[in-house]
Amino acid sequence: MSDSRPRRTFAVISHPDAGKSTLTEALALHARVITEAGAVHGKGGRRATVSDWMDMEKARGISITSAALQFTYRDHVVNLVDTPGHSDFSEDTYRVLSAVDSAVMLVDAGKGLEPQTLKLFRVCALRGIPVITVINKWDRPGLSALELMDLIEQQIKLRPTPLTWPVGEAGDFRGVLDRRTGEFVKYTRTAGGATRAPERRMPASDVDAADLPVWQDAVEEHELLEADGADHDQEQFLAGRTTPVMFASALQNFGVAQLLDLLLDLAPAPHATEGVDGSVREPADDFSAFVFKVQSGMNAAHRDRLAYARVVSGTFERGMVVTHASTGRPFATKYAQAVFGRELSSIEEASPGDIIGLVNAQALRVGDTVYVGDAIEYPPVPTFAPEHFMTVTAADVGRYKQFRKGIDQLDQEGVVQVLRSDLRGDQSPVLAAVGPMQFEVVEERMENEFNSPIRLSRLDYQVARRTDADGAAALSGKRGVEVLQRSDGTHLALFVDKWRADVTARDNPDILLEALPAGGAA
Ligand SMILES: Nc1nc2c(ncn2[C@@H]2O[C@H](COP(=O)(O)OP(=O)(O)OP(=O)(O)O)[C@@H](O)[C@H]2O)c(=O)[nH]1
Ligand SMILES: [Mg+2]
Repeated sequence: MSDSRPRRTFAVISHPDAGKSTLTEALALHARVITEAGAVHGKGGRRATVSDWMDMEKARGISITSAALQFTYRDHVVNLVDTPGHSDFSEDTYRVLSAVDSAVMLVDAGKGLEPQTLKLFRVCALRGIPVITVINKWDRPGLSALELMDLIEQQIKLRPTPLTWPVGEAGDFRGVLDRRTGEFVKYTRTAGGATRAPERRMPASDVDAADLPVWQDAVEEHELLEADGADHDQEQFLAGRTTPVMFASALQNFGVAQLLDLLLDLAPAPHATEGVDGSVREPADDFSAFVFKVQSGMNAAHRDRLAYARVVSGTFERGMVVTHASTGRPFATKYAQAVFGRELSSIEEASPGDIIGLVNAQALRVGDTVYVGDAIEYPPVPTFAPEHFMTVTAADVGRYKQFRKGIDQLDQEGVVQVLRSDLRGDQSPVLAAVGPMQFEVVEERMENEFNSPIRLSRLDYQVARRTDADGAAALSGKRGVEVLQRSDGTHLALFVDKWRADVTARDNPDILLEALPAGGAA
């Protein structure tokens, strides 16, 4: 007996600090308030959001790791993943993008498009993920709405098709013109009840005198957009040629209800997915799922290791025995959870689009496929070229066991890449990162979660190229290069700089030295 409610599975992405976690929280709270009235208390003065549960995230006010939330709204099941905006954590964001059907891209009205925004848009385009754009922080002074539309069109080459248009410039947010109905959705500041959508709909004829001048500006601009053909077209949106745009203030909860409705109405439902061998699974086929994230440390009371799997096809039933594609071994799914930030609740079944947490599924790694029936394996998630390298040792040699366990776990989560060589031995592996903040996360978690403080020591390498066992042998002893092996088996040749890497490649055309996809801020 499967749950036939429709699903929406999407990620919230953007450059750092645009308000992703704030919006995520507002969306989930709004849905919960509507669905189970009274079940959730107002936000009050609480600083941290549901998705920023990690100590380090609370302390710094930034997201460091992605977080999944599942809730129901209007008889839909919504799976939402909040992602970190900082480019040092972009591998995590990219892993999430391999598991969702659409993305909500936030743009800070005050900052416009930043390099990270452009990169994320490109990734969505490459993966064919339709993008809904939310211009956030309209309660604060910023660029003009038309200016922002121009930026999106010129820099992202995606046609913006606004569904709402702001009434009042950035910093004077009176509400929005709903371009589909012509109504004024007036923004009403409510004290307290932060979880209620603070909005009132009215026909144009009811706009009061105080709002009339800015309303008329909005109407004029709306007509300009109309004349320009900048109206929503579902087919163009799903094909990744246009992006519907909305204006919001996540912090004030304005635009949140509109966005949720929009997601249900326009965002794509789970669809067929292609495996590496070209075979395709339709949502109605046998069960299959894809692991896009592994996380521990969500609950200090007990060791937890959660593998996040996105159900691609079929119905998942707790306890079902599935095949683990990378090993071919059977795998029993005893403990399955629905996830809401760090809160888990047992589930009996799940449908395509759902994100489920499999507890203590030690065998599962990021990128793994599990399935029943005919074999299927989904494409692996990308890893980026690391540009920062450190050796790591246990500060207290008496805690070597904890040290090893912690490094292994963080390696599996992809917090950093862990590289080893016979020469360096297991006592001091090399950590490789896309950005330096990853090392800070390792330090903090090793000390507080695994009780094994560490020492890091910088290595003088800047460039990694992929090689193979033959390449490793041929390069051994050469100056300015060292070959190490990543835990997934990949051989990485580390060079002091790009010049050395290029010269080595030129002088040794028979050695495999392949550039890796650039991550980070590049
Ligand atoms: N004025 C205003 N501030 C906002 C709004 N949305 C978020 N903020 C504030 O912006 C800051 C960053 O918000 P977050 O939600 O943590 O941003 P984020 O995009 O999740 O940041 P990272 O995950 O670190 O990339 C916080 O101080 C929020 O209170 C908004 O609509 N208006
Ligand atoms: Mg965040």
